[in-house]
Formats: sequence, C-alpha cells, structure tokens
Amino acid sequence: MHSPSLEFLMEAHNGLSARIVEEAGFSGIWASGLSISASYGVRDCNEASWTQIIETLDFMSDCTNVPILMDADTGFGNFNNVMRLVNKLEKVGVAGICMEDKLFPKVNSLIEGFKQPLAEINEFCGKIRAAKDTQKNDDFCVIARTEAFISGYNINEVLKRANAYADAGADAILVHSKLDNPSQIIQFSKLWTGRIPLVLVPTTYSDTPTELFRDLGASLVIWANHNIRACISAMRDISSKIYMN
Ligand code: SPV
Ligand code: MG
Repeated sequence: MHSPSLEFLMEAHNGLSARIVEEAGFSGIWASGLSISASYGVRDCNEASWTQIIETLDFMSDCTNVPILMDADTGFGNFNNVMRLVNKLEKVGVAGICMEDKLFPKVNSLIEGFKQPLAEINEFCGKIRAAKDTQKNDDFCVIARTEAFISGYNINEVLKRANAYADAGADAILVHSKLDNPSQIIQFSKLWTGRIPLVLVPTTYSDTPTELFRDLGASLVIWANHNIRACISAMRDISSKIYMN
C-alpha cells in the first residue's frame, strides 16, 4: 500500500491458486470472498462460515510467502466478531483484512436489482477501531471498503464515509464501483486528499488502462475474481471434451 509505484494483488481461492499467483510474480494475494465461496459451491452471501474461510486461508498462507489480503466481507458480524477474526488471522499468517460497510449477511456487490443496505457510519467505524485495537503485529492492515456507490449514493456520501473511516484508523480506503467505466473512481480520486492510500477493484471496468489508475494516485489494484473464472472455463472445457470422447 505504501509502495512508491502502483501495486497489484491477484485473486486466489485455495492453496494451489495462491501458489500460482505467487509464482506468476504478484507481490500479494487477494483472498476473494466471491471466489472462495464459488470454490465451495455456495453463494457470495456469507453462506460459508468464517471458520471455513479461515481454514482455506491457512492452506493458502502455508504454501506462499507473499502477503495475503483477506476479503473479510462485513467482518462476519459486529465488532466482537471482528476482534475474534483479526486474532485468528494473525495466527494463520494473513497480512490484513478488507472490510466493507454493508450488513451481515452481505451479498456480492455486483448483484443488481435492489439497493444494498449500508451499515451506520459509527457502527462501521467501531469495527475498524476494534480491528486496529486487536492486532498485535504492527504490519497488519485494515482496509475499509465503502460500498456507497454500489448502493446508489452520490460522491458526498462516499467522501463522508472515506473520511470517517480514515479518522477511525483504517490503513487504506477501497472505493468500489460496479459501473462498466471508471467515472465514479475518477470523480472520487479528484476529490480525495490522499490522507490514506486508495485501493481499487476494477472488476467491471477492467478494460481501463492501468496507466489511468496510476494517474489517479491509486496505490493498489485488485484483480478480484480472474482465477476462479479461468478455472471454471478450463474445467468445463476439459470435462465436456473428455465426456464427449
Ligand atoms: C470479491 O472478490 O469477493 C470482491 C470483489 O468482493 S467483487 O466481486 O468484484 O465485488
Ligand atoms: Mg467480496
């Protein structure tokens, strides 16, 4: 997050994919909630329990050396759940969490058709403070992710939340957008003071040249679901080829 150049995290969802990401040269791994859920065959709605996710992260951590950022969704409950989560994650060697300001159980940000409810700002700030108070390793990172654009709010709400989360001690702010272009991210970056690093997840605006993310002053870009999508296609292909022949 504090590298002078833009850095990239690549998604992994088990030990094998985590090792592949490290061997490809990425300096860190995104333990995606969507991808880990999909690999278990369940929806990205906290249907897999947090201990099941931690078991996966334990395998990922054992076979890699680069930092792993956990997609911690909403923290799996309230501030008490967040404290237990951070405590366990440090034990399995996870480098940080990214926590989003929605309600437990969450749904995937890219699902259309309804306004995803957001947490109260104060309540979410309490979770950030709980995570920061719990960590024993100074390097453990807590990234606060605002879903305000996802929920249909305007830039004022996004800025209000980003500033409140920075005040609460977040190490970086992730602003998510589900548009197929980077306009919301451009709008935010132009108004953001840079008081904590900016993290982006261009799942839906992945055609954007990475140069733009550099120009906007982003610190970290997360390629969030690409390995699970790649292995679904490859497994479908080989299974049907072998079945047909
Ligand atoms: C995930 O990978 O689970 C994410 C990123 O939260 S996205 O699915 O693009 O919202
Ligand atoms: Mg997720």
